[in-house]
Amino acid sequence: MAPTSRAFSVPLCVLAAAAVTAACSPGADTDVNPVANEDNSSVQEQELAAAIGLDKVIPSPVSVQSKSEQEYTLTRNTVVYTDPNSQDAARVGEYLAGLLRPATGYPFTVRPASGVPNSGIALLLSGANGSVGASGYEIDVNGSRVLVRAKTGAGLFAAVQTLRQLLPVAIENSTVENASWKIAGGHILDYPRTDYRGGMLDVARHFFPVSTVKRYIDHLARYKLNYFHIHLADDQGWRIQIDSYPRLATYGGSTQVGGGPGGYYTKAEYTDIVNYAAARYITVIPEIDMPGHTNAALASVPELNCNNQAPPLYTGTDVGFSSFCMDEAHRAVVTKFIDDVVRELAALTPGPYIHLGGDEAHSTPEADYIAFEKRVFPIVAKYGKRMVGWHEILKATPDTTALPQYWGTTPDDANVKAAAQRGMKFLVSAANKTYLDMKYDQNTPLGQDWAGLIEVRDAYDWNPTAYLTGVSSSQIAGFEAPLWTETITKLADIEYMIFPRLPALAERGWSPASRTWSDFRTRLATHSPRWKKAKITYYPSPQIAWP
Ligand code: NAG
Repeated sequence: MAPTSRAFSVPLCVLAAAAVTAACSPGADTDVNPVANEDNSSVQEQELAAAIGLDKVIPSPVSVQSKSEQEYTLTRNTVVYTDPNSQDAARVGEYLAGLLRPATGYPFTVRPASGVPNSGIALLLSGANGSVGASGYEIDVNGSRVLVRAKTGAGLFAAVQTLRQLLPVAIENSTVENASWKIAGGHILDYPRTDYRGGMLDVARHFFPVSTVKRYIDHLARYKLNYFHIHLADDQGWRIQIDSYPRLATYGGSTQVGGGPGGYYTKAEYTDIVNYAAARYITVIPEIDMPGHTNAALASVPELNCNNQAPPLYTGTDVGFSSFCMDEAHRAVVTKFIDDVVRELAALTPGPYIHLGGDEAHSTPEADYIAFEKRVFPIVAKYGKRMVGWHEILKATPDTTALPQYWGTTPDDANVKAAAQRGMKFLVSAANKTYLDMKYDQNTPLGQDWAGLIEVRDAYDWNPTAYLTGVSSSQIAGFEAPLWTETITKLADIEYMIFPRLPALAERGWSPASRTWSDFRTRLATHSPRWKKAKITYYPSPQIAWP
């Protein structure tokens, strides 16, 4: 279990509040990697226009057959045909055309297919091999057409992410006249190994604008993740408008770690994020952490405190000191608060889950904590949602509709085993494998190291479905990679911490378990020219032979 407060090795910058931006960010004097950020002009644009082998895709598809003599070439006349009976297919077709138009300059008309087209790119919801299931797909590329078949919009969308990687790197952002846009020939059959592949962003410790959140969602989509967990409230900030308690956002959202101005999402902005994710077949899970990690709420709503006095806003990085009042006199007011918040949040949440935290309630006696969680579970159910919580909620024996998120580093856990006996499913967020805020090595200028250093290989070389002792692989819903942001202040920081560990974790969650590190590291290397073109900052790990 994580300690209450821990020694940060580099984040001196976090403690010296005023210096946060200057000292902690790549791009300042501790520049993490100025080169990786830039478009490498020594690599010729034409080189970037080469077709990419089918064996370079991340996450690695279930089965790939290359037919090198069968390249398909995009032209000014290429049409995107979509299943005539499906709005989803039409939407994915428009999304694909939107990816292809900027770099090529071609129009890419999107229109309903009649039958199985023998030219262009076709996205069909019929005829897919049964094994692709609800989220998989087949792609067949020959000299005259690209045929994509799936059973759902999610499957077509996953196929489009694969196609995107098969296109020349220049597709990301090209200025080349008359580039040739070839897709290598062959056949791919693919489907995910786990149902839940998630990424989390902590917008409470540092607030990020909608545009940054959308770019984070795009990165998840690129590597076929399908859940976005957004950590909306913590000691340092409350980031979502709640009409029943306006001060939560206007006051509780008015600062962040280091004392900067913070911010919050209006309901309209938040809905924009949810819709943006949904268009990418990503389900948003909002989290309001409680009963600990609640200083911003306690500062905004005095009656949540036992003495009815609001504490000051908090801009440090300690964890585990705050708690909603647990005494009986405050029970009604605290329960009503949670009910109001969950009701408003559920109304903004089309997905099935609401996350109510539950971690590190160090200042709450265990009996109070258990009684509290038992009051909270039915509130989530009342608004038609399923509860996700950090695995400490298992102390309160939630029913099997809840989804505990294991974030420890000692997988042999009595509460986990007991819950497994009751048939619960789990999310695995092992802090020593999936925590994207952990440093890569001692020299990483951002992040923490309390759960260890996580190099790319550490993020890759493990098996999420065999991680928890006493839990069968069928009880693992999947993995989620959290990015906590005590030391992360801007988009380049976010990208530096997630690239390339996010692709590594994504492959673990999606691809057959037999895929090996030695193969992955070779494929991963081929993705960096693409990231450069897309202006994605990344960590140039010495474990990878980058081009
Ligand atoms: C954990 C805390 C989190 C913090 C993170 C930093 C969980 C569930 N809780 O102690 O608030 O930001 O470490 O790595 O992770």
